[in-house]
Amino acid sequence: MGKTALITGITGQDGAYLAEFLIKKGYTVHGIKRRSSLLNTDRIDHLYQDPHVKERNLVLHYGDLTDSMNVTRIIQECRPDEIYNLGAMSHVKVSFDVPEYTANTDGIGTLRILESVRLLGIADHTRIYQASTSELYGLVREIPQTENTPFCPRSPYACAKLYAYWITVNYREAYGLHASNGILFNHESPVRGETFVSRKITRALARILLGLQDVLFMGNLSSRRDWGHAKDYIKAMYLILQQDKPDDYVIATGVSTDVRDFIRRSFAFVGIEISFSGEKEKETGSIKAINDQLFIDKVGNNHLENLKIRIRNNPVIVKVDPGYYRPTEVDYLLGDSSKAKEKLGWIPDYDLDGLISDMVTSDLLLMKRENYIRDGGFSTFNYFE
Ligand code: NDP
Ligand code: GDR
Repeated sequence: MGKTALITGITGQDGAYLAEFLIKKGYTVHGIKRRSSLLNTDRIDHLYQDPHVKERNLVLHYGDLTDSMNVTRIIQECRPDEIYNLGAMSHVKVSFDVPEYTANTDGIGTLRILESVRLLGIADHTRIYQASTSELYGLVREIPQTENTPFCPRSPYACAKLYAYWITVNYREAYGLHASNGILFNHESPVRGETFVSRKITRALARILLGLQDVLFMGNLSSRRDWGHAKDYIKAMYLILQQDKPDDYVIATGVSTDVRDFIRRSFAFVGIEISFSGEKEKETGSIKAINDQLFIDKVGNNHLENLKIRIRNNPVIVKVDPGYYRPTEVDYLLGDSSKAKEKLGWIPDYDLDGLISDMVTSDLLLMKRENYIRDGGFSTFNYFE
């Protein structure tokens, strides 16, 4: 018999990669999905099985982390060996708009899971992974950040996650639960939500090159993040739950890059040099040069001439819109995951350029599909992220 895992947030970026990874390892995976007015399972549809098939290795349950009875019932029904609590209102900027909901889902939601496992009397059987975050460090007290760096959260999201972090530690100490925190730094992928900065950049890049969009409007270009690939990070989650003893681990690449440089590197991947000038709200990014051969290799040659005409008229493709600024910002994140390397043997496969290559390649394909649809006379949507 393989193991059973329950993933909250299975429809999200990490949930989808983790579900696929665990199924390949022979797990039966249960996932909690929210009821929504539109289908929300795009990221896991390739794993989906007809619910009429008896022996399924992916089972979805309707649910919500704000509903205690629902959470308890699902845990009771599937009696998982491992719970990965990935469900969250995960957008930092949006958490300033919905602070109470964020606290309920991201903070108390974690308590609901821990308390359910305790009350159901399955603490000896069930291990719990809590999706903690580098946002806990906020106004950072030291660089790089380790498991011992004090927390200083700077958003309703981070405050909710702070509660979740400590209640996980508390249930471990008070009741002996096998409950661990992964303090994960930013991790991205081709299926990253479209409004996070990495994906916003790679989507806009593809749209600008194919003539579907003029300008990329950005917020704070100077904040620095330690960006990794979600495929590497879900492996760390798994490894954390395979340890005999529960513990907390920083998961990061150990390289910090600012948003401006993420943009530069993304465009450099397709042979375009971007240079930035001006300050604060007046800062802009312009196309300075194109490496024709690299552009043709990565994008194809039918868009090169149009792009050149566009640049002659106006080379500015990045502008700042202060509407994307946050009331309080996290300026500098850089993680030190020595403990995870030593104890878990966790080493990421992707560096930042590998991540960017994966994301840009995928978004170019996606936007080419949009172009075909438009060329065929059908309309597509414009999303303003
Ligand atoms: P996503 O935003 O892609 O996915 C979040 C998931 O949570 C979705 O499945 C979403 O459902 C679900 N969800 C939201 N609200 C609720 C709720 N009330 N009840 C049940 N489920 C809910 O996040 P990621 O995959 O990127 O992140 C996974 C976890 O890791 C999150 O907890 C996040 O805060 C944390 N984290 C992420 C990092 C990153 O860089 N990606 C870094 C550190 C921590 P739906 O699809 O219906 O919206
Ligand atoms: P973050 O990710 O807040 O670190 O949280 P996000 O990609 O949203 O922002 C990273 C940095 O980029 C700056 N930025 C912009 N951000 C967005 N979204 N849109 C913009 O236009 C823009 N311009 C500049 C931001 O100000 C910020 O400094 C992510 C989430 O996945 C959390 O759930 C997770 O816990 C942390 O990463 C680790």
